[in-house]
Amino acid sequence: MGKLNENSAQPPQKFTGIKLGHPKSYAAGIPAILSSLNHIKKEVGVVNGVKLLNKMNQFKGFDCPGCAWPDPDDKRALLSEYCENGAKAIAEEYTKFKADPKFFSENTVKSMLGWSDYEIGKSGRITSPMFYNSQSDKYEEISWNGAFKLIVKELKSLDDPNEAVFYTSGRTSNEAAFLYQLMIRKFGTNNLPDCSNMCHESSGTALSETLGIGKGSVTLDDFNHAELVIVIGQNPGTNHPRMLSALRNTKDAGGKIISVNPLPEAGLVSFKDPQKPLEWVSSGTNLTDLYVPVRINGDLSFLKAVNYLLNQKEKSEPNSQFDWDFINSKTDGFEAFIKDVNNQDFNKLVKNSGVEVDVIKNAADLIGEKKKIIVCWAMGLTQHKNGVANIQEIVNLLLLKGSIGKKGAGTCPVRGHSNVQGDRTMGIWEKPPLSFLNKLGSVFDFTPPTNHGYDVVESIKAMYENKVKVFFAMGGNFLSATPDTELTGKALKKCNLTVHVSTKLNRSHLIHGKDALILPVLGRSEIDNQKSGKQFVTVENSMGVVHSSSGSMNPISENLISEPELVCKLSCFLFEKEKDMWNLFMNDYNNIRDKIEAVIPGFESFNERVKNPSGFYLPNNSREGDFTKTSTKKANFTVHQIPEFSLKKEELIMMTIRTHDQYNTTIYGLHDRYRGVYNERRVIFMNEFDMTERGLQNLDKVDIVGHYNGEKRHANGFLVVKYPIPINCTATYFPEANVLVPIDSVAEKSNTPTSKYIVVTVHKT
Ligand SMILES: Nc1nc2c(c(=O)[nH]1)N[C@H]1C(S)=C(S)[C@@H](COP(=O)(O)OP(=O)(O)OC[C@H]3O[C@@H](n4cnc5c(=O)[nH]c(N)nc54)[C@H](O)[C@@H]3O)O[C@H]1N2
Ligand SMILES: Nc1nc2c(c(=O)[nH]1)N[C@H]1C(S)=C(S)[C@@H](COP(=O)(O)OP(=O)(O)OC[C@H]3O[C@@H](n4cnc5c(=O)[nH]c(N)nc54)[C@H](O)[C@@H]3O)O[C@H]1N2
Ligand SMILES: [Mo]
Repeated sequence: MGKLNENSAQPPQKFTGIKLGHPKSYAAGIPAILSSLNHIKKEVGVVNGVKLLNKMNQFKGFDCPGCAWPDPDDKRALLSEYCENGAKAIAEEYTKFKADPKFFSENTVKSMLGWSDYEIGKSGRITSPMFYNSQSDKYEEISWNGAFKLIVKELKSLDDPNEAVFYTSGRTSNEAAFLYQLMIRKFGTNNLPDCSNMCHESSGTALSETLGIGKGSVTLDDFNHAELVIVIGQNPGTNHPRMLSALRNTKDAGGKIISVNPLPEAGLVSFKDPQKPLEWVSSGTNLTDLYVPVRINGDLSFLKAVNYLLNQKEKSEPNSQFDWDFINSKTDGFEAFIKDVNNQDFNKLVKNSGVEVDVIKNAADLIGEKKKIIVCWAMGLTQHKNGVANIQEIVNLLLLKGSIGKKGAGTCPVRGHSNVQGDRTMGIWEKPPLSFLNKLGSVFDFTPPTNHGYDVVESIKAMYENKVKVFFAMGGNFLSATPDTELTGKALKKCNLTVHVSTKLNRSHLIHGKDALILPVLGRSEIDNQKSGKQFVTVENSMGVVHSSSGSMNPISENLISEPELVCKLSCFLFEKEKDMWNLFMNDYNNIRDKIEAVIPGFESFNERVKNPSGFYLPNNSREGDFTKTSTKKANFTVHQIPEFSLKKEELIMMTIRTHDQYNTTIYGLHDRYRGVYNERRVIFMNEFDMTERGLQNLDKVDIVGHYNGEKRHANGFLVVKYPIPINCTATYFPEANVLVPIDSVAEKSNTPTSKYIVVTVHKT
């Protein structure tokens, strides 16, 4: 048992027995296969494991609950379209271990608070609806109807519908998400925060303003035609392993890859395809041609320095770098942009990027030659104060090169949760466009609320200020995923009721409101039977392809219901006069899809088109090179100030990142194999120089103090690990370090917590 502070919402501070190895020089290969099999065997067993892997990401199978990377449109690989982390995700979901009523009767909430997130997760799948009994400090079984009645009683007792908040994580299907937002808006609020607020919100905001759509423009096939792919602020080897096959295809077709990252991530160095046994014994495909070891949040300066060099060369060799036809016909704001480029102090850009000038010149040379460029990014760019600016600077670069709206080129924000993009398309958004609300209102004959609701950060503050009394979560782990853990913990505890629709136990269930419910649902892999027979649901991947997903395994408990069923049953209690409509939806999900078609553009003949096993593409104006949806009716160049770095003596910048053995707050295991760290999560990666300056040695124990506007936050008990990370930069793992992310430290415009930029000092204990 670790050190337990009952008033703390943080995971306990305990060490698990660290072992250090060498960072790996390639991703996947045999170790990935062994690791997959190991997890499957331990959690699921061999027989069911084989059944699961055979159905995952196959036509007529279920969509991997791992990441949102797309499947090939045409063929699916013989050895199935899964990867190490997909195998782990499914092992975690279809585990044979169960957190059943007996489990809850044996463990008080207080005792479980002393468990690590790894231990909490390993207790298994929740099998029955549970209600918190404050007398015994235990969760006890409750009937489904009992649970629904309690929720409705609380909701109806509110003075204002805006006193309730409805969170969504990104695994929820389109059907469930559509019904969920309909129920919430009928109830009368737009308080629909979602995980996207902490994830790609900066991308959505940046791209909507500049290109007229908040989604990426590329398709998987574009990787076969790109001359250059830039992977910036993203770790695909761990978080989107199947993307490595796409990068390999780029290389095979003669394209180049630049990776921009403070860490030399293994997956970006070299790749051994787990589906090509011959590669297991070779040295793999080298992926990165140029590695740019940018300092944390040095990207905007780096990108500006590249744009500066391209402009210099264009001036000396006209028509050699820029695509003037594109700039002249398709864009707006070029003059202001180029004036700003001309005014830049190149040396300052170089210094702020943290990159050697020669590396920047090499990057500009590589980019300058190419006409078909894809830029891929993820959390390394979005979770910064200037997250929106980062992405708009990428757009500037692509516009200069005319690299949007043609084959082999474009924007590729790589989404996280497997249906986070679809949920937004379905209306899970605290700031829904009026056009959507009007359509929703006319199809369902009601007047949806039009005022903006709370996003994640605003929800926490509103709960803390007693403005919100009911917190309802469709999936996710709000407490651990959000910033400022101690504050968020206090905020959740102030609620009258917290409700979690979940598959597995997590820390959010333990830091709860006065009343608390856990409602267990079917996972992706499980069969969903309703009155009209076996149902399927649909999801949208990172590239805007909508396709079906249908479970193939028997549910792990008879007491589970599906997410759409849950929303329908709850709505029958909430809107008693509308039972018929909700029952129609519940009995046959085709009825839900018909309404999605009626409300949301791009879903024409939904039920018909979704029969195509590889699904269909949603309309995407920027893919077509049509930018008329922006305010200027053109693709917009934008001008951004570079962030100033002003660290005080002893201060360092810290980013919070994922290990190779976790899915967000779900901890699969305690290893970070690619970075050579085994059996420990409480580590802080530091540069050797910074360590020496502070008299620190490898594996010294330290406490970390966060500094923000004169406020201090504490995360105690971490082990120092020497690592090739730029000077002044450090890294810790999410969610252990979330306590250090200040609630007020957010990205401009998108309000995304700055989880990749936290100012800290480290103190030897
Ligand atoms: N197995 C697995 N798969 C996942 C997830 C998971 O937890 N586990 N999570 C899913 C989700 S929800 C998401 S959003 C994605 C996340 O996918 P990623 O964004 O790849 O995840 P992070 O671990 O946050 O990694 C961020 C990367 O950005 C780098 N980075 C940090 N700061 C900076 C910076 O300032 N500049 C640059 N250039 N790089 C920086 C880090 O070194 C790291 O390589 O993955 C999805 N897929
Ligand atoms: N410091 C820091 N914080 C971060 C990040 C970071 O990089 N650094 N990343 C942010 C990002 S990108 C994201 S997306 C968020 C993630 O935030 P969330 O989406 O809230 O968190 P997850 O850990 O993915 O949620 C895991 C829980 O979801 C439930 N679950 C799993 N599958 C299902 C299902 O099919 N249905 C239902 N109903 N429940 C299910 C399980 O109970 C599990 O415990 O975290 C953010 N927080
Ligand atoms: Mo995410």
